[in-house]
Amino acid sequence: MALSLSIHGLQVSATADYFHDTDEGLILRGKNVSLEPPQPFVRQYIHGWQSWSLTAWLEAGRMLPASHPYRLHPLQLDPAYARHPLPHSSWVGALEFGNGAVLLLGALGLDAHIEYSAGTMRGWYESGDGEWLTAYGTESQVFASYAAALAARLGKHREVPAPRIWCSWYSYFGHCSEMELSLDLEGLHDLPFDVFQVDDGWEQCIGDWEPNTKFPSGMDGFARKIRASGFTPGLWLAPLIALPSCHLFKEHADWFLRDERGRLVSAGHNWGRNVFALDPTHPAVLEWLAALMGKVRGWGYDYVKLDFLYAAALPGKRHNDIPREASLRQAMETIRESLGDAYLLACGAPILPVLGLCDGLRISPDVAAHWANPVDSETLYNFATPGALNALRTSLGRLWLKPLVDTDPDVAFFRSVHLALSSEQKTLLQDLALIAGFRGTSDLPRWLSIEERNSLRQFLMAEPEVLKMDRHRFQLDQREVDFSPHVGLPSDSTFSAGRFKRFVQGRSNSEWLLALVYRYGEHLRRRTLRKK
Ligand code: 9PG
Repeated sequence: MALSLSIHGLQVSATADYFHDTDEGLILRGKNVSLEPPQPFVRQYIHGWQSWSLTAWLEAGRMLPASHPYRLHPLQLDPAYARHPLPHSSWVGALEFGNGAVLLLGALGLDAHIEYSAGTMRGWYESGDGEWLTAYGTESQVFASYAAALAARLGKHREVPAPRIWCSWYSYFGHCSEMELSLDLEGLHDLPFDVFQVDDGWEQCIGDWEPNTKFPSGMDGFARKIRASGFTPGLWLAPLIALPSCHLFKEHADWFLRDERGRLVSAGHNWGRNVFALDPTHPAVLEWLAALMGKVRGWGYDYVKLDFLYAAALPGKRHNDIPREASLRQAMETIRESLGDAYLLACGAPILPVLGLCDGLRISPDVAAHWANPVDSETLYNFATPGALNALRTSLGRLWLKPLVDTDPDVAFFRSVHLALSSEQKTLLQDLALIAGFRGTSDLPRWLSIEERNSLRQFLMAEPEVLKMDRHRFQLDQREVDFSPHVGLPSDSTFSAGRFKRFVQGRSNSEWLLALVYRYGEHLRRRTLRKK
């Protein structure tokens, strides 16, 4: 029904089934709702579905082209909306007016979407109906109200400082081994890290969560070594996906998510092939998950990074026909219960479905040893690929989640070897981590000079007072940190496609062609750096 609402003094035309004024703010109910403010807005907020999906403020009415390659859609965003015809946001939308005030429409349920069209913010639930919070005020006020309303429904984390993490990924990638990590343990022993976390590379196969031959002491043996060095053992797993080559898949093909026609649903392309998604509405899958979490705790890991969690919430036909995000939440409930009091970092995770069930949440795509790759931004229109700038931009758009969960903006760098970041760019990532309140690095102790090791130590010990000045500007103790010159998106003119771009885009699912284009992009980038 059509309504005329006054939201904190702003007169708004709206549609909803009904509304009520509460202590939390004005709440709407309906499968479909809309808000149409009286005056034009200047910017709209786009919130990505899962950790790695782009989150940013865009100029009013602006829509980014669909990202390439398409085969990465399931892995980088909500594939159901990857080619949505209007600017799309998951769960929460916000409009900024010329005077800086913001009107927010935020879903309080798990399967909601927002689109922007002709001055209107329209929201809908994929299945059934649900509640929406509306708020008008400063950006900080409206997002704080939304966070409080979410906390009341989904819960929030324990309020203790987030652990400081050393994580193996951004130095070893898949090539970590017990031998090398043991040396790192020695090299790190006098640095104030809380957790030493083994990332991808220890397992037999994605799906078969047993140690490979690079971990001869077994994961329990290695956890003991970590603990003996004074750190909490941490371990990475991707428990909701599997590669078709693993035993799990071969033995239980019926546990995997399929589409209406019975074909396996791709959870994206990684490790050189398609990965598939478990269907946790299958009771046997939940049992298997609980046993896996129990095994990891039994090995001695009290910090667990669970990755690729979006897989359970991909579109598909489920064993038990419940909405896709509810299926993920159910799996998370089982996982949470089986992990007991272990610290759970959710990664590659749809944001709302994991709130209240995890301690930390990755709020960005991966950082990388480089700032940005023009092939990603200008040829593939992809802002979810690994890169320091992509991580920084999306993290900044998600800091409002801080009251709900430890917000992990991914690691910072202190080294100068094996790194293509300037010292200013390194400082931006370090400051972001201090602002987000979650600190980690992957730098190998043997890569750090004495000065770099000292600045890492200072970073880990710092307890700065953080003051938010505006959207991208902060005060860290007495120092001002301004991210605004860095985080804008390329202008629309960058997206005009010439013949070369169209050729690459049309064939971007081809791995060898992309590899070639990346190499050419890298060559151009180095040439420009040399000229500077
Ligand atoms: C281990 C890594 C690290 C990292 C995670 C996740 O193809 N992709 O778009 C893609 C995105 C992220 C990603 C891997 C692939 O990284 O975020 O910290 O744990 O897995 O494999």
